[in-house]
Amino acid sequence: MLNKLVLDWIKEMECLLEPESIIWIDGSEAQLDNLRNTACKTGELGRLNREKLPNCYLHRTAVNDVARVEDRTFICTKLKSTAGPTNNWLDPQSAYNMLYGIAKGCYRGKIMYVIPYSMGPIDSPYAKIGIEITDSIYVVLNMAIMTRLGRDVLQKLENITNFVKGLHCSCELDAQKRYICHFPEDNAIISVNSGYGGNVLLGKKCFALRIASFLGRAEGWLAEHMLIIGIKTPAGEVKYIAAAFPSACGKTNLAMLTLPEIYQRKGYEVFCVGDDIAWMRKGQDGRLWAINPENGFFGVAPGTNKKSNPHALACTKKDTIFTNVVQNLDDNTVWWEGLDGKSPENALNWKGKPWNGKMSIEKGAHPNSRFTSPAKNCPSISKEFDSPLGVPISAIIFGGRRAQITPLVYEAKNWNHGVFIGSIMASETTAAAAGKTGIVRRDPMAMLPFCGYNIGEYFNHWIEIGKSLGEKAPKIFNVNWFRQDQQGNFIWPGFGENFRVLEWILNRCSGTINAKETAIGYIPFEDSINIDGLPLNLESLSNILKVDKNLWKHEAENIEKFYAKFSDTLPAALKLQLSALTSAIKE
Ligand code: OXD
Ligand code: MN
Repeated sequence: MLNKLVLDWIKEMECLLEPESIIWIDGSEAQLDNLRNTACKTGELGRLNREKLPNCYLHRTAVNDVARVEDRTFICTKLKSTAGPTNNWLDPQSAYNMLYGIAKGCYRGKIMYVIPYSMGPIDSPYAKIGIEITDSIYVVLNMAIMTRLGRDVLQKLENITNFVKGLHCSCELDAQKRYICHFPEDNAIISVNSGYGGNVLLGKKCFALRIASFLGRAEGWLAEHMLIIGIKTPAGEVKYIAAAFPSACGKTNLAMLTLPEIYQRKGYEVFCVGDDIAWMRKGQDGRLWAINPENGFFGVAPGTNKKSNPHALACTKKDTIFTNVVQNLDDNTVWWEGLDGKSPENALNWKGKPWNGKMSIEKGAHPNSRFTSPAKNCPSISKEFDSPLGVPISAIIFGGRRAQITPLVYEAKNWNHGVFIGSIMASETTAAAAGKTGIVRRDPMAMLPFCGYNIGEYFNHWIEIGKSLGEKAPKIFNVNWFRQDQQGNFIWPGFGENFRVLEWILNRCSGTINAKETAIGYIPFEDSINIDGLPLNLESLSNILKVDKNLWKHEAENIEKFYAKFSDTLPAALKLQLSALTSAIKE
């Protein structure tokens, strides 16, 4: 017998939306296949080459609806201060009135799909359940890849009362009336007038980060914008690392890292547990344990190729939904900028317009075009992927893209120092993006757009978690793969070679290697990073490990300005860290 709270809410939504009928998603292949066929008939999806890309489909969004919309994303809490200085805020009652006004009758003549889904393996004590109501088959089919859904979830719902209510209404895709609203005090999400993944796959950013971070604070755990990888050493031991990066820093590439041959020969292996989100909490053994709440990858297509990320490319070869990529009409396959091989000559661009890859100044695939692929497609998926208790984390890495200043890697002096390093995370804009290059954007823990409450309190929550973990807390590191020489060339080779830095990190975690103490933290001695076989000499390595006190003096002044935005919510422990840095770089 289904939970009365669920049934009451579905009834209420049915009265509001006035659909023609309701379909409950049971997760069966037969039902999903029916939906794929219907979507192919209406044009919502196009079926791709059955031999070359079995069970793969192409979808095009509206041209005004291609990315997350941070300026239209709101945290709706009774007090504005709960949302804090970095979130857009709306009063919950006014937000409900406005959104229900937009949603009234908007499913007329349509089917209302009800998706019961689990974030996390269904049998995990840490999994959380959501129900998404949508009028889009594209959403249903993406959720079927990105989450665990269907009958088993409904069964679990019989015994629990807390689930996250998610309402998605495509409406007219009117950008002026597009709202992505979160009601963390009610466990609810409402998304209207969008069809783009990040705004409408409500289990992902909306639930697994914004709502979950709020829940995590109340319940004593962390919902983070982090990948999780496992590294098997030649001795057969597997260590897990969680890592946060702002966009355009190679997060998915690190999540699916392919080892340089010398490490393969030594017997190392790398496994992917997750590429985007980690839910972490103290386990029974006192260590920090992490699960990936997702069940698939919603990856950026452009730039994915055999060199940058062969595993991600392998993920896309079957059971994948592509969004806003190029369609090659010769063989009904897909293409994007940066994929291996020539661009197709007889194709449709992401807008569905004829495109031959030559005369156009416009890109064929949208820069934010995506693939949605099941995690099990990944050749390096961890065997712990479905483990109900997750994996124990030995190290946390923060990263960013800095041409100067930040060394290749450094280690925090202790947990609070690590939280400070996470809180000042920054990346510089690249030449590829519009506007000036080299502008520093701070993105604490890569959570700026995803923290569902006051970010000052979020920092404090991190400090509290550290206190409760004590001696067993993971070590915290910062990496920067993007140091440049005078000519603007990257000094560090990146990609799979980043493993050389991970090796140092693991050695620091096991206490088998010494490091140099500096004003900003512990830095590797030059001979502690293996550069065998790299086109990089000791002098270049020493350059990218250097801490330039003058640059750091300037950096500390910038951090002070950034911190001023948080005024009285900034934890005293972080103010102390900043003054410690300021005095250390003066010495
Ligand atoms: C994502 C993002 O899509 O962080 O993962 O924007
Ligand atoms: Mn992300």
